[in-house]
Amino acid sequence: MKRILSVQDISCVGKCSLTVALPVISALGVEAAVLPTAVLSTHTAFPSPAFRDLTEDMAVMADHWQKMGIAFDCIATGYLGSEQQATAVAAIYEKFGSFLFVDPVMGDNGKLYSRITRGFVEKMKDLCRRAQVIVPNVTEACCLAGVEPVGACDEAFAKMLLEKLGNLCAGTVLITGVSFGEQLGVAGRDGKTKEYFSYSREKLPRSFHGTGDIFAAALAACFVLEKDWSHAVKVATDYTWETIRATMEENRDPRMGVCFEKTLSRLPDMIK
Ligand code: PXL
Repeated sequence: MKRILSVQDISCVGKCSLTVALPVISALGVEAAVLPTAVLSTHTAFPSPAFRDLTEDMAVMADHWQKMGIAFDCIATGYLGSEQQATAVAAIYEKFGSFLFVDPVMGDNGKLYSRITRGFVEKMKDLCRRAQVIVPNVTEACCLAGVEPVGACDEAFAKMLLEKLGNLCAGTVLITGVSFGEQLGVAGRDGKTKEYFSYSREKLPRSFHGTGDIFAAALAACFVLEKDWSHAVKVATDYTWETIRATMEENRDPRMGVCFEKTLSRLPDMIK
């Protein structure tokens, strides 16, 4: 069985990061090991969450795994709570030398999240330089590329960002949240073939917290199983799209996340 190490926080309420990555990775038949980087009462879209930093424990846990001879097919990172955590992840990656999948969670809609500083962006760039794949949204791609952040962009702008990010990360670069007319999707460049590809679905009128984390978890698990970026992007996009649509049927605070529980059982069939 393939094994992914998911490195991100536990936001106890709000359905994002580890609370969605675990079920999604498991539903695809991939073992989900976890390295919690922090425990928060909620994610940071709620004001003033309680925050327990676990940075000091990260290297200790990784040392124990190494002593036990435990290995991972992929190290997949999500939200990291501090510059030190980005550095700690880089050290863990060097230790295990596995496939590094970086979702550089830093912001959305043209703005950085509340705890993300300019210094953090620089550390995230260091991590992206080592990665075999990075999956920024449009805002994060702008920050990494040194471009004034925007919340949305068209395909031509995404191609310009891909060009710039090719200088940062030699691997596959996948930018999410790109507009293709009435559709929204992913514009990417495969690190091996250097080929451009895109995939999109009809724009939905609502957005919810945590959908990027669901997309990233499905994408990492599909890729670990099949090693095909364009198929993994299709499965992860379709699953995220169907989950948002299912969530729209409920009258929900968008900060409470999506009802992925409604669509999870369909996920294994989507990779066939
Ligand atoms: O969904 C991304 C995310 C994950 N974890 C925490 C966050 C956010 C985005 O705001 O605050 C703690």
